[in-house]
Amino acid sequence: MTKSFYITTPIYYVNDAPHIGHAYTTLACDVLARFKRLDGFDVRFLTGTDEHGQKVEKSAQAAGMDPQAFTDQVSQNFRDLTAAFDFSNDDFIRTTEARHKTSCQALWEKLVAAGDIYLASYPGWYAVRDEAFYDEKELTKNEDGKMIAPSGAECEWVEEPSYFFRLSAWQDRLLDFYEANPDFIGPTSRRNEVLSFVRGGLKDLSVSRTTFSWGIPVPGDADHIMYVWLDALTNYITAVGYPDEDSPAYKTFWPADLHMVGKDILRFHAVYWPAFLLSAGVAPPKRVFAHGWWTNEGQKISKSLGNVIDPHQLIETYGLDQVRYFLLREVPFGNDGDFSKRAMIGRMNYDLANQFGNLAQRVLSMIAKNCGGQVPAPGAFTQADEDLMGNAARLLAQLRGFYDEQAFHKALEATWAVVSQANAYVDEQAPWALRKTDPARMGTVLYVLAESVRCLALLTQPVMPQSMAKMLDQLAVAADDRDFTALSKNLVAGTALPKPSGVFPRFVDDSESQA
Ligand code: ME8
Repeated sequence: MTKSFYITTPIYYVNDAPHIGHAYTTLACDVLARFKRLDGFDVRFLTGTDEHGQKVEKSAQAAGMDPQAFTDQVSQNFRDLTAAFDFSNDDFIRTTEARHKTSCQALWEKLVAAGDIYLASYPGWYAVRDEAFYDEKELTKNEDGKMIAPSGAECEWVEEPSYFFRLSAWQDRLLDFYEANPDFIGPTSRRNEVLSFVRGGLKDLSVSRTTFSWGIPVPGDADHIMYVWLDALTNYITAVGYPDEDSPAYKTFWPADLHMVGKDILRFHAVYWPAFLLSAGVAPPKRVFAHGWWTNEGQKISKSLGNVIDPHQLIETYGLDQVRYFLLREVPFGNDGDFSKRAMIGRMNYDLANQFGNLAQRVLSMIAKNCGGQVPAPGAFTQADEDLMGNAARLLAQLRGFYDEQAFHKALEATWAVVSQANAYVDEQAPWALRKTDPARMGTVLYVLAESVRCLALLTQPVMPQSMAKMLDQLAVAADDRDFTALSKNLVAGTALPKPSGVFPRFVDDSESQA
């Protein structure tokens, strides 16, 4: 039976244009989805937009638009980002779709049937920016006397009738669940934060609103719409067919293998979501990973500071694959990261152009010049030859381990260790000198190198699909020979290779000196 893999991004609020942070989360999921597909899994990769709630309603009002027309427009920006970044999502969900309303209302009915929903009234603080309720003791007063949430969002006092979810009753069962599923939350530091939050005691959660109407109606009580986070989280099961638990997609893909989120929204995914699901008798996802936060040249990214990084601009300046590589290589995944132009150019010119690009270019042009543009026939392999090809082929096992723990930086480091080894091998073997003294050995050395580049390119496809496709084209690797089963095959001597051309251009920056 084929192994399945279901991975999701957060669904993004349509109150604003996508920025680098949104691209980052979806990129990480795209790389994992591509890796698993190449590794033989049946993959479902979901992204989409979160279109209900007060924040979106207010943004629509500010734009002088009807909320549905507004969400149609802004949601399209996220689809455009998906296309621009070559994301390979299998579905794009919008919470204003009919399938999602059915799913949310069905889940609500289950929570009611479980006895976990009751009607009361909510008097307390609410931050529209976070779409979150806060306890007064979590807040601080700013110089204007406004109450401010730990996220920096301004809170307003809300008093309205509301349905509540009996979250307090789930504290012990959640703690048991975390204990029984030690990999449920990654990275470990975040898991510890969640555990101490839950151990600190859980209050019942307000799950409906009555003071505005942009949301999914509560079944049986048209005065209420569902709290936008209950609505939003449910997208992950909607997309695989909930409430039809017998549908093939649901059976294949639920529970999800991974919800990828930013650290800002971990509590919703690691506390509220499993509580809702356990209450409804639905299995929780297998894992939630919270990654870190990007800043720009050391500063928080915000519209008011005017330093929002436009992902489209970024790929226009540096190239798509260069940006994809940089975002995942520069910062240990899970940590916060800083975008700096200098670091971006450094990675682009050193790791990509000088190391990997130069390796491929040297090997391919030597073959073009000295082997009649054909894969040379190898002779007997030496220990050094076996070591290099063996390391390239063995990388897959290492990468599986790293990707399964979302350690993108380690996967790339391990790959580049082999790139460096291959570059050192070129220098040691000096094939240009062998041309006169021992042309047969030169053929073997170039074969070993071409074979290593092939393996490296196959394994790097998830991160840089377009550049690696170019590299594999130059090695005349057939399109249907590019999944990971091809690692156990070999280049065939005598295969004609196209004229080589560089895959990774250097970035020449006239405006400042480079590191
Ligand atoms: O929270 N650095 O949507 P959202 C890294 N609709 N990642 C960042 C980032 C930054 N500076 N800024 C944003 C919501 N992100 C809800 C989610 S899910 C059921 C509902 C990324 O549009 C990161 O993944 O505010 C973060 O969690 C997400 O965008 C928040 O997107």
